[in-house]
Amino acid sequence: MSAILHSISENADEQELTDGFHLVIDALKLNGVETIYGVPGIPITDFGRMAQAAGIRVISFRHEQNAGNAAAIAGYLTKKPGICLTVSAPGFLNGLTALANATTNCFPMILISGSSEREIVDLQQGDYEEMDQLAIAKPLCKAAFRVLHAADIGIAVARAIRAAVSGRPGGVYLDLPAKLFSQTMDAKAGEKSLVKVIDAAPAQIPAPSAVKRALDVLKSAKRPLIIFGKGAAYAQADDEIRALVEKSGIPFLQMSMAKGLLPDTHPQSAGAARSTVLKDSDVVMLVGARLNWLLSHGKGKTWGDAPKKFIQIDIEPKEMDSNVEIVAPLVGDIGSCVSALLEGIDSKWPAPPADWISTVNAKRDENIAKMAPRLLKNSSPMDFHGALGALRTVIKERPDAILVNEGANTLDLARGIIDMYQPRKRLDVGTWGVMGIGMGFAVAAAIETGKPVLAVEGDSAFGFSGMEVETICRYNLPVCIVIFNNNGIYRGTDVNPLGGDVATTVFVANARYDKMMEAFGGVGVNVTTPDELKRAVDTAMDSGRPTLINAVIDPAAGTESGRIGNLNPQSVVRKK
Ligand code: ADP
Ligand code: TPW
Ligand code: MG
Repeated sequence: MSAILHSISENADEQELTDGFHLVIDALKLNGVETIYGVPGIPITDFGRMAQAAGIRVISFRHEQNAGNAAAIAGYLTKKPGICLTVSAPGFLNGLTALANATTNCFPMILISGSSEREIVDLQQGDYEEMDQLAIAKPLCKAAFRVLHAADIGIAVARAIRAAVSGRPGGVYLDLPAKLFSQTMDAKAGEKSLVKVIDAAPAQIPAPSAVKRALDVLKSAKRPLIIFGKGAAYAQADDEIRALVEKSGIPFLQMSMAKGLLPDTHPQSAGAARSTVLKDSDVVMLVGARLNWLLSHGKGKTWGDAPKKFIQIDIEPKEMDSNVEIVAPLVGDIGSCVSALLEGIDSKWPAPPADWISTVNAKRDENIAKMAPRLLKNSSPMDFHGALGALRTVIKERPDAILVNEGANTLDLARGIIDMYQPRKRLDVGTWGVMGIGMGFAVAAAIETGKPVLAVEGDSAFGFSGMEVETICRYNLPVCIVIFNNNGIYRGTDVNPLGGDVATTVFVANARYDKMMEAFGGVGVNVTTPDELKRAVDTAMDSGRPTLINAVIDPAAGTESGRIGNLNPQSVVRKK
């Protein structure tokens, strides 16, 4: 009896084991994952610790939504899925908003959440943090997978990566029940079970007939326009896109996060003549931009009465005809599509009619000249234009800095005023106009690119992720936050007609957000003029120290909902 036992235990000594913890970490490392953004707790505390010990950078946040936003924008900046790690039920739900937002914006990310015991969850017997997370995640992301066996971890991670980045990028959920982490298996078999994803986002080449159709329509245009969206910035086909613009001679618009793909100061940029080109163009080529609410669905007053033909380049075939007829759909990845178009745009390509170009340029120059004096106003308290005029100069002098931007007036006016000069340098609220992306985006932008970050935040917008200033200080990131402090949402001047509580859009008057940064060892500065603001930002960016600048803005300067007041229903039968 004892002899038999002895021989079994000897064999056990010889067999090297691995477990779920190691297999997930090895699978991520094998696929080039360098950073995980998350919040620790049961059942993934040891996982985060072990990932860190294995050389993955693990950035711990104060709230999962911010970690999720960080992962999402890391995906956008790198074309590799950003990884967010959370605990079960509440942590998972906190991360889910970011996953849904990533999917909506076509950012590749993977939300990995620990979960409770399947047997107990499925019988609803009240496990610790019980929730059927897989079912809840499914409608909110591109794909959702659960792993029950350690031997399947390799395949699951590979599928998650491929689902996130191939075709139209988006969010993927990976559910890892607590038991999986400590499940053991033979180490050699485990190693063999891992999958290194080959060609995760394969090129999608457009059909030659579709390319010819698009070129024919473009060539027939009398008043052509190209619109670039964030899909074009994401594609990292920067040289091809520049060649397309410059060889065709066509004026272009850049959607918010596409700004800087070509410099906003490029001679063909029609950014400052937006209403004119939307209304008067006859052929519009969309490149990685959807005809959603941000482009008034391609119809109505914004687009004028004249008949218009749309060409659309997108990797997602279902995007075509989503709002209006697309006469020349070009389905494929933007790099391949633009390269194919370039083959047809040779020295014989006709320049766009001179009267169209001069109309666009005249309108643009007129609008720029109209705006110029407002940007120079050095008043105290500041208005938005004066303060943004200073920040505009900052980005002009530091074009490689990354600009993060959220708020209402703070967002809409910054978008129009601050010119961008390089691709993927402007990160903002995206397709949903969601508040709360600020600090998550700022952290990931600093970590993924190593460049200085300038986060221009409405005081309300900042509040959604403000606690992450501790995270920024803890990792000593080169992030300079500027709070446009107008005492509230849109304005700080609303009055509750009944007295008592302050109005719903109003915050504590004269708050000092700069003190928050000082609490964690960062630099806090309070400024009241554009000159002071410019000096404070320059100092912050020269030093690379975490800095928060409280910029005092006239509480009466803003307008309701910024530039999208038209979407804001207001009662017409309100009692006086
Ligand atoms: P914006 O808000 O800037 O107008 P959208 O998010 O509405 O941009 O549109 C981005 C579009 O780009 C999506 O329809 C998406 O499918 C597409 N897209 C993303 N990556 C690629 C790519 N590599 N090639 C082609 N299309 C892409
Ligand atoms: C998740 C609604 C849109 S803009 C905004 C809110 C609350 C804040 C505007 O005030 P802020 O900017 O940031 O001070 P400013 O310069 O005009 O004063 N919840 C979510 N997303 C959105 N979009 C809202 C609420 C909203
Ligand atoms: Mg405000």
